Amino acid sequence: MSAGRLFAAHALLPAGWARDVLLAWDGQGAFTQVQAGAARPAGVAEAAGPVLPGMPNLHSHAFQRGMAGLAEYRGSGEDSFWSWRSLMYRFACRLTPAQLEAIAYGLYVEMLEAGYTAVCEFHYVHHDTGGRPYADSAEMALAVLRAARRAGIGLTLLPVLYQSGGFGAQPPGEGQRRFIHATGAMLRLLERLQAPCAGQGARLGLAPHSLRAVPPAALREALAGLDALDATAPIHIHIAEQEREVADCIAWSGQRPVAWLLDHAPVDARWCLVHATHMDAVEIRRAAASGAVAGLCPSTEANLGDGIFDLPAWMEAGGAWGVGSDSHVCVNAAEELMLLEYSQRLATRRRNVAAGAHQPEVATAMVLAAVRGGAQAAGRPVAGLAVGQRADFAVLDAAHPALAGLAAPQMLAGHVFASHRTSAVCGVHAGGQPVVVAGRHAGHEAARAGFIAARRQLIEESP
Ligand code: NGQ
Ligand code: ZN
Repeated sequence: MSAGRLFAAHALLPAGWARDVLLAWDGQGAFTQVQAGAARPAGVAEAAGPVLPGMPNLHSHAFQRGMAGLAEYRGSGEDSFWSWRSLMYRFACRLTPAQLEAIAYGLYVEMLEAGYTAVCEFHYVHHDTGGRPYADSAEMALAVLRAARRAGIGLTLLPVLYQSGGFGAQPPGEGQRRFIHATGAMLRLLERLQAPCAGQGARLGLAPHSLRAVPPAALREALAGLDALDATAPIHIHIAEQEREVADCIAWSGQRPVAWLLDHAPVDARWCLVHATHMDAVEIRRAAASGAVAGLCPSTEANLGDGIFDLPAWMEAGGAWGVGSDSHVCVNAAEELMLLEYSQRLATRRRNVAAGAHQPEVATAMVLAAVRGGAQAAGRPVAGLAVGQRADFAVLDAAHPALAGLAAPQMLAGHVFASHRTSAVCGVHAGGQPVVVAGRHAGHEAARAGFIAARRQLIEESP
C-alpha cells in the first residue's frame, strides 16, 4: 500500500461540490488532506472528471449474483417473493465454497467498476450441502473474505443468525438447512472470524436474519454476546419487506414488525433496518428517531414485488438511509439511486422527490445521503471525501456522452439519470489503491471467467 495524491477540478465533499480540491492519503489508505481551493502541485495528476465519494453497498447476498436473471419466468399463476425464495433456496443448497468465492469475486469486481467501494455482506449460507457444519465452521465466510481481499473492496462481514422458519419459532424447512445456528455456535463463529477480519481491515458485525427467523430470546442472547465481543459492531436485520410478513407478525405478536423491534430491541445508530418497506406513520417517526439506517435495495425490491418505501416521510422524520444491491439483479450504484427516485415519482406523481431544502440537486442530495447512511451501516470510516475517512472515491468520465460539456453537478445528474446503463465511472480508488483504471479492474477478465464457470457448474448440476 502506498500513499498518494490527486487533484480534482470538481469534487463532491460531504457539504457539497467544491472546486480545485487536493486529495492526499497515507499508506494505510486514509485521507490526510482534502483541501478545496488548492493549487495543483507539480507532479500531482489531475482527475479526468468530477470526483465522487465511493458508494458503500449496504446489503449484499453475494451468491445470488449467480442466479440473477434465472428467476424471471412464471412458475405458476401466482408467482411471488415466496416462490422466488424457493428457487433461491434450491440454488443456495448446491453452492460450494469455491463457487461462492468465484461468484463473490466476480461480483465485487463488478461493484468496484460501478463505483461501490465497500460492501456489507449479509452472509447466511454457512454449512455444507447436507446442512452439517464444515470442519472449519468459517469455511464459507472465509471464501467471502478472500473474494473481497482479492478484489480490493472494503468489507463489513455480517454472519447471519437463522433459527426458525417463521414467526413463533416455527421449525426451519429443509431448504434452510445450511443457514441454521444455535446462538452459542453463532457467537463462536464470530469469535473465529475476529482475527481474519482484522487481518484485512474488514469490520465484523451480526445479522439476525429477520423476526421470522430469530425468536425473541435468541435475539436478546445474540445481541448480548455481540456486545461482549464489540459493543459498537453493526447490526443488520431484514424487516417489513413483504405485506404477508407484516400480517404474520401482527398475528403472532399483535404488533407490526418495526414496532415490535423498536419495543423489544435496543435499536440505535448501530442498526440497519433492511427494506423497512412497510411502516406506518408512527413506526416511521420512531425508527427514524432511533438513528437506525434504512437499508433500501431499490432494484431487488422492484424485482421481488415488495412495495414502495415512503422516502418523503422518512426524510421528513430525519431518517438516515443508504442503498444495497441485495440480490444483484442490478450492480450499479447510480442506477439504484435512479430507481429509488423513480419509484417515489411513480408513487407521489411529483419530481425530484429526494432533493432536500439544503440540496436542490437531486442526484447530489442522493449520493451524499446514501454515502452517509451507507458508511454508518458499514461501521467503517467510509463517509466520503474528508480527512480520516478511507480514500474511497470514483472519478467520472467527463468525456462520456451523457456528461461531456456539462458543469459538475449536471454531470452527476447525467451519470445517475441519463447514462443509459453505460457506466460513466472511469476510475476508482478503494483504501487509496487504484482498483479500477480506464473503467476496468485489473482482475476483470479472470473475475468474469471464474464467475461464468461457477455459474455454469451450478446450473448444470440443477436437478
Ligand atoms: C434473503 N432476500 O435472505 O436472501 C432474502 C430472502 C427471506 C430478500 N429478502 C429470504 N430480499 O427473506 O426469507
Ligand atoms: Zn437481503
